[in-house]
Amino acid sequence: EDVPGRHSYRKYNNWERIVAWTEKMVNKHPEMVSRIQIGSTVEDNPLYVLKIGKENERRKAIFMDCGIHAREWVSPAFCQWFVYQATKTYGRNKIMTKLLDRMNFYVLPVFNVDGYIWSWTQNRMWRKNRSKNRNSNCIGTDLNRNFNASWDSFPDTNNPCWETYRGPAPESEKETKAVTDFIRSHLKSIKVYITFHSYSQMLLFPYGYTSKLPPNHEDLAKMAKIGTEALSTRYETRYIYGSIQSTIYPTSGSSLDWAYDLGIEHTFAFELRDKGKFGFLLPESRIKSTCKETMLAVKFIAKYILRH
Ligand code: ING
Ligand code: ZN
Repeated sequence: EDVPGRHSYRKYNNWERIVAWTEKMVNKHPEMVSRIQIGSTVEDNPLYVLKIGKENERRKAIFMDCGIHAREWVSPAFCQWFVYQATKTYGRNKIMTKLLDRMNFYVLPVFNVDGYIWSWTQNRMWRKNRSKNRNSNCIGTDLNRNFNASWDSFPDTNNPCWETYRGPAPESEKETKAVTDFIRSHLKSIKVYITFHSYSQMLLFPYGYTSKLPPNHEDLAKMAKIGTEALSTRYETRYIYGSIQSTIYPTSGSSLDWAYDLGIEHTFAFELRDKGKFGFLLPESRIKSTCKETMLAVKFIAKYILRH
């Protein structure tokens, strides 16, 4: 498996390998995996969602995205791991079989494709997308400030030269628009939205744009508590949980707050490993353990949704 240049779940894979991998997953499991192109990026790369589950649009579904920020490489690695484990353990693992018999997963393995490519080829620490800004030589919008959720309510998002630039308007970016259109058109079935970032070891829920607590705060906190407990059972990795604003920092225009305000009542953001020793440069040797423990929390959330 570990041949240089070949896709591996234990390594970080470049965009070309990830595209080839999406094709492979569909060919290997045609009855369970399909690939949907939901749009394309500023640089005209395709945005692919993998749908896992049986063909039934009316079932409950979970939408997950990885790689909204380019440099957070362990995030796309998790989405690939999830698809692999789901297809591999269906029919063998009781819980996974039940989940996939009853619900669908929509997995966007790389949200910010252009930025991801840039982080591989030009600047490992790139975060934003690669769109050009009017009246500025600085490049890129932070896709996680570009959503229509109290957009532009914090001053740290209005400078195109900053890492957290919100873009010229809500959903101004093709990547954001593709994702919001897709989620809106599947809103009847989508019960959970999960977005994967790194790093900090946190499980976050709304809100980021206000200190107000959402109506089902208790429920979200309970799920986050049990989810992080499940995660820690494997390697004793410690996660903290809470609202974005009280746990990490205030933010406006995030995908998480947007999805919640749209009506998806269970929305979570993972900040995966580690807590700063390696930060965005998490060694490849840690990918597998990070993915395995995260899987426990995601499976718990999915099971919880089936029951409620
Ligand atoms: N952190 C996230 C960020 O966009 C976050 C934190 C997650 C904010 C979800 C809002 C919603 O700043 C990183 N590391 O990107
Ligand atoms: Zn991030």
